[in-house]
Amino acid sequence: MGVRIPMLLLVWLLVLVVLGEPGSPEESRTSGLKNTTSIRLLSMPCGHRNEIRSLIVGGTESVRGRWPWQASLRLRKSHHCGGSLLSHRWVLTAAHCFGKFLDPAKWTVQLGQLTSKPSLWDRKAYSDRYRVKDIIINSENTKKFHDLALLRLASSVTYSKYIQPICVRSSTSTVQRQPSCWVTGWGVLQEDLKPLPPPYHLREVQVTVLNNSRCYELFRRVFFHLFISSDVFCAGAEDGSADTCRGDSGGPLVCNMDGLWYQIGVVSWGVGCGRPSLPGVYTNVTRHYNWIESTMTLSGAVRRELAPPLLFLTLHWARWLLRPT
Ligand code: 4AZ
Repeated sequence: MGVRIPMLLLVWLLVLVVLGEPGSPEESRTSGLKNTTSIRLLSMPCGHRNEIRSLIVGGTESVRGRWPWQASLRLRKSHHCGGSLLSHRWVLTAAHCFGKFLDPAKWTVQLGQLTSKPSLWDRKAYSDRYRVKDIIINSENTKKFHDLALLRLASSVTYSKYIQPICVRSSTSTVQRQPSCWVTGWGVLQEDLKPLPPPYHLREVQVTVLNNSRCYELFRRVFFHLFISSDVFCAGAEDGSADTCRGDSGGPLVCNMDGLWYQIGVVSWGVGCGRPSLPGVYTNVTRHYNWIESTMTLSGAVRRELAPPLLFLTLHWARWLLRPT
């Protein structure tokens, strides 16, 4: 009799472990912003970093902790694409990064590191790698390709000075006119694939976000039929001095607004890299807020819905096991 209560508690704890941690930030999304009641955020807290002073084309080498949401998506252990941490369990990236490699077992996510190629002796770098449980490609519209994917990680990420989630908001309507926007990545330095030299440190570059009619005008000179929809936007520098390139794809374009960092874009494509008047094209993250939110919530909700019947079954099973003989 005396062992029953501890046994039941133990069994319930086991159920909790299997189902995932309750009260994770995915489940508590409230806007902490003042005067923005209609704007929702994916997870709180988010968008904080320690103020560290400090192709990607143009740009400079970064400092560890300046972009604590930056992820390196690794295909069979090598850097393949960028990504961004949205919460303890979710990473946002570009759908085109996966191609035919849709098996989550082939991928890992590295967080909190400045280098994309840590030395074999750097045990911390390897302990900050996470396995991928699910790859969810955006399929909101079957007629149109949205270059966006979410990765559900197999275990919960521990936040630190070097690992923090980025904010995503449901609207940018209250965004100030000229926020400071940056892209980060481990991509090649030039269009002719000049590789990132050792020690393979993350690079950052400040970019200007163009309005879509300007972007359409620029691309139309080269591709008459190209249409720039509001699902994407363009950014860079008109003289070609700031851009992203191969290997940066999937990475975040973030802006500082009122002291917090928000992701507004995912590196998607471009015509070459760093060409004057041909800016980079980014998936518009804010436009896809509902898809991101519902994907993150639904996966959590399934687990929560399963909890009561599983608890009932566990208790029933435990009662049967511990019945007096
Ligand atoms: C790429 O191949 C790529 N200049 C990413 C960004 C841009 C071009 C190419 C934009 O992943």
